[in-house]
Amino acid sequence: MLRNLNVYLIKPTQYDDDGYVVRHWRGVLPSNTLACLTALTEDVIKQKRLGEFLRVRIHVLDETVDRVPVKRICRSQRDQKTKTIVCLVGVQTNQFPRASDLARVFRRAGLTVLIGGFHVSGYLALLPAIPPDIQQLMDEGVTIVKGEVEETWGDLLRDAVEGRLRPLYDFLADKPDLYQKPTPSIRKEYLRKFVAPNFGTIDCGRGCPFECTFCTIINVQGRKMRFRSAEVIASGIRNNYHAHGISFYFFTDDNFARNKNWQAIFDALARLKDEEHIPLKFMMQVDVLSWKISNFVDKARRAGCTTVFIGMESVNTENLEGAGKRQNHVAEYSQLIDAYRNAGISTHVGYIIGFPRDTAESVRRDVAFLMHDVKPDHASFFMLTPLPGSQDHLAAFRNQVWMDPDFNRYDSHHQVTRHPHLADGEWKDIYLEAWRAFYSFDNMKAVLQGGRPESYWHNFTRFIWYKNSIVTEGRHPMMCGFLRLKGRKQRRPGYPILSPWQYYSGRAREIRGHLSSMIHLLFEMEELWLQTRHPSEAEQRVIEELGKIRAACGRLKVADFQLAFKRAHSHFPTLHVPSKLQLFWAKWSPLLAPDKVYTRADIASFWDDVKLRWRERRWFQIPAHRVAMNLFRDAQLSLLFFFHMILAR
Ligand code: B12
Ligand code: SF4
Repeated sequence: MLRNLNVYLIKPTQYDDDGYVVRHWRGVLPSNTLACLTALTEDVIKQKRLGEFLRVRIHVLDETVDRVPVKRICRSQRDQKTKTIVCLVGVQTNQFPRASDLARVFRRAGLTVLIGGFHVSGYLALLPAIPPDIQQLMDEGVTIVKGEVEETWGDLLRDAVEGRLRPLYDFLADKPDLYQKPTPSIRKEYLRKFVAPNFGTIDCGRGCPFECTFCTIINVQGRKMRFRSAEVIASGIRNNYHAHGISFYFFTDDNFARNKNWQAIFDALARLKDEEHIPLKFMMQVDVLSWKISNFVDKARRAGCTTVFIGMESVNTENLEGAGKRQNHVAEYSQLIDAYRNAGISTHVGYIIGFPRDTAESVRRDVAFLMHDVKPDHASFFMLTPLPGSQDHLAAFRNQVWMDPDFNRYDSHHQVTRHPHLADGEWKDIYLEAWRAFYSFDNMKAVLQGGRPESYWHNFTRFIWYKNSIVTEGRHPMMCGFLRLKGRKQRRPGYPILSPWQYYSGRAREIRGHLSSMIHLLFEMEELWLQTRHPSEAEQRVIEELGKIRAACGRLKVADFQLAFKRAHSHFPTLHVPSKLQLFWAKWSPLLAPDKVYTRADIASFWDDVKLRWRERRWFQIPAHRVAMNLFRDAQLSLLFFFHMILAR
């Protein structure tokens, strides 16, 4: 008789372009689907749906931050009394190849394997017949689950325990009511693998009423909105705070503004803050019309919203119309951004590159318009991708348009179809150019200077994340973490396993490149901080007055400043004039005079000079004492920078 049941909930990752399994030392966003299925499994156990005597152990693994112990899992079904069920969870299209490879290994070891998530749900939702790759998995004994399982997870697990799982379960037509369903369950040990261990996720509702042709959500979760009860959400947040200290959330609803329960949810969250003193903050996804909903922005702020993610997608009206995104009105974009910014909420827009009407020139123009006229705090760029489950994919399938057969590349960071105006390669180039333009020093500086002081560090840390992903890791920020980890033997079937020498020498080169890019990034961000950190009140007022004087008198000369300062000193003898010694300290010892440093440009130019002399082999012309002193200065500045960043968090 069965005594022990191992339920492995595994969120698979993707392979990189060299076929290695993508894993990071620290992740950025924990998986909501994993947390949802953990909660549902815990509920099944609590309700004893699998019988009184079965000992069930849940193992939660996210392959983006965990090494999946494949051999150990294969050995875990060690006797007649123990059964292991492997659930490959929340599998998106780009993770489907990895999920399929894992599924096959586990099936060969005789384990029970299920795959669910958006890829299989979307793929099977619109296509007229079961595609061969899914059929093959089913023939190999893998169970495919299409749709959501809030109401059926107990039955499915019982079928698995009793060994009578069917090859395919289809719950797409019966969408579960979420109102009283358990909220995602987040485990402390899982959160430790993320940069911010106080970060949780909840989907407060599902579905979206709109009809964008590139979107899979409407064909999987539907256009009719479903939502959780405000009390259940508040109770989940309260428990997570007291048990694990979680106080920052990503509400993963695709469109929180169309959650019919938004008002009750915001009120409940505001009560948690005001009456129970839970320092709750969250970010959420909304549509471009959300700011017009009466009280929405204000209540969002009061409930603790710090960032909204807005599906802007394009600033080109023809693109928007072509994609069925008729609700987006470009003329109102800047009002939308201002409405949130005035409430102290940062704005992050999603922007798609590669709509059929895009050309390299139009993209450049549009991105400039986005930066200078719309002025969101952040932007994420995506290459238009026909994701299975979207109308775009169905249309391409019906018209037999070429689509890359490798689903591993369907991550909106790779080109997977042909474009009418952008040559192969050019599309990716212009997409990367958009990232670089938006996260250029000047634009980041403009955002930080134009934003409200309370959003400063929030915006700043996001810049570090996005720049690090795109520049250092070469990955999309939404699919990236910090410090890439790799395993020599963890490679996609069909790719050779390199000899240790080949692998480790290549890896050493790669790490050296990463480190150098990270150091560049550190200095760039340090400079950004020095140039934008908020001045003291007095300094701010002087700057404002100078602005007024310049407007009234035209050009201002340095001599005017010097004279004005001298005269002011004769009127106010207490006005502080720094001595030479103080100026010396301010320059060489930023730790002792932290407020006096506003740039590290002179240090940067010193290092450039050293590098040049080094390259030209003029080693004896490098002044050792100045190298030491500048190293000391740089170390102090970096320390100051980190100190401020940590204090702000
Ligand atoms: C949140 C989110 C993210 C977060 C993920 C982290 C997080 N905090 O969860 C972030 C921002 C990082 C992200 C990034 C990306 N995302 Co995303 N994301 C979402 C979003 C909005 C919500 C996911 C969620 O929590 N859903 C709620 C859960 C409960 O639903 P679910 O996953 O479908 O799971 C249910 C069922 O499918 C089923 N199920 C799932 N797994 C299993 C397994 C078994 C065995 C069983 C029985 C059942 C089962 O049961 C669950 C409960 O009912 C979805 C849209 C959506 N509405 O789901 C897009 C979505 C999943 N993302 C999508 C995409 C494309 C991406 C990116 C590739 C985009 C990019 N380049 O940035 C990356 C990929 C990142 C990665 N490595 O996974 C697409 C996927 C489409 C597809 N066919 O692949 C979606 C559907 C949005 C869209 N544009 O269409 N995403
Ligand atoms: S508004 Fe967003 S979630 Fe809704 S259909 Fe369009 S892309 Fe999908």
